Order: sequence, then C-alpha cells, then structure tokens
Amino acid sequence: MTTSADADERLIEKGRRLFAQAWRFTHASPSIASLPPMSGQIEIAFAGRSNVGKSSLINALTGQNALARTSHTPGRTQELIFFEGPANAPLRLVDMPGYGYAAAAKTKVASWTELIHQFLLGRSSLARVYVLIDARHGLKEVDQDILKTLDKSAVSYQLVLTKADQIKSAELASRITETEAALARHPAAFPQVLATSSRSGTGMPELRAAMARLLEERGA
Ligand SMILES: Nc1nc2c(ncn2[C@@H]2O[C@H](COP(=O)(O)OP(=O)(O)O)[C@@H](O)[C@H]2O)c(=O)[nH]1
Ligand SMILES: [Mg+2]
Repeated sequence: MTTSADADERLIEKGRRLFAQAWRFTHASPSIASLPPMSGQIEIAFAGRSNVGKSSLINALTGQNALARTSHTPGRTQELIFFEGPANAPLRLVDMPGYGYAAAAKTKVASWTELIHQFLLGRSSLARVYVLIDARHGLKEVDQDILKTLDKSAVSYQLVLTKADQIKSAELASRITETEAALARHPAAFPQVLATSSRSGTGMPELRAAMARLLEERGA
C-alpha cells in the first residue's frame, strides 16, 4: 500500500534531486520581444513586490547563493531572468521584475508592468507561478493586480510567504490562515499557502517537492 506520507517522501526526494545539481543563468529579457524561444521545458516563475525575496528564494532552492542577484536596493531586477539546471532537466526558473516599487519612474513602472502581465498571459510553457508575499506584511493592495492577471491566465499559481524567520510561529500561523482566507476570492489559486525562509531553509523541501509533482503531472 502506498500512503500519502510515502508519496510526500518520494516527492521530497525527487525535488531534492531536481535541485542537487548546478543551475546556471541563461537569459535576461528586458522585453517580450527578447524572450528566449520556448524549448519544450516547463517554466516556473517567481513573482512578487520588489524586495519580497524572489532572488533569495531561487538561491535557497538551488543551494547556490550567488545564482540570482539579491539586492538591498528595491526595484533592481527589471528583466525576466531565466535559469536552467543540468542539461537534461525539464525545468526553467524565471525570476520576475518586482512590482510595487514606489520610487520608480512612472514610465518604467508601466513598461515592467506590461512585461510581467504579457509574460503571464502569453507564455504557453509557463506552468506555475509562485507569488511571493512577505510573511511580516501579508497580502496587500499592491498584490491584487498580479492575482487578477493570474486569475485570467491558464497558469496555476500558489502564494508563498517569505522571510518566515522574521516572525514568531503564532504570528506565522495566523498570517497563513488569513492569507488562505483571502484566497477564497481567487479560485484559480492553490488554496494552500506555503511558508518559507530563504535564510533558515524552512519550506524549501516542500517547495522543491511541489515542483517535482508539477513535472510529474506534466509527464516531464
Ligand atoms: N530574514 C530574511 N531576509 C530575507 C529572506 N529572503 C530575502 N531576504 C532579504 O530581503 C532582501 C531582498 O531580497 P531579494 O531576494 O533581493 O528580493 P527580490 O527583490 O524579491 O528579489 C535582501 O536583503 C535579502 O537578504 C529571508 O528568508 N529571511
Ligand atoms: Mg530580485
């Protein structure tokens, strides 16, 4: 008999192996016109307001601290950044430009916003988007646009709380409950929210396992 605990163990191990080998940067696209051609690989993107921890999460997932550039200056990543694993890996990761950066010029904001939304709506190889939310702050007004776009897209998406190491476990538990409750208005989203910390590694095995499961579902 296969229990769900066995299935979880199996996917955790599969996820671990997916990220055990070296990942590398392959493309940076400042525009839809400059996107790399679709390759048959499945793409998984990380979205969220600037400074929420997207690049740190990619580094923590791959165990490579200098893979994605992290920054103390919000609004730095203005391109879609693509990463690939070992040659036969069926997966690409995409670090997306952060939104909600108040100090950016309006024309710049408009062009990143268009880049993000066009990518989410028009990229058929994009199979999953993780929308990152700072565990200290929860879902904010600034996150609503991306959720609305994802609701319209064919992409499955899940909310991931970041920086879980920064709050007490009781606060984290209530943030998870309140975020899951808010998702009732977004039926296209996964109903469960994942809590992570790139600093402590919390949630990394589970997030890797979720990606391994997606690849299985897609027959990759
Ligand atoms: N304490 C803590 N800080 C984090 C975590 N993840 C990211 N940060 C910090 O948050 C800042 C922004 O991170 P970054 O990955 O560049 O965010 P991005 O703009 O969304 O790519 C950096 O100073 C990181 O060190 C985390 O899990 N815990
Ligand atoms: Mg970044």
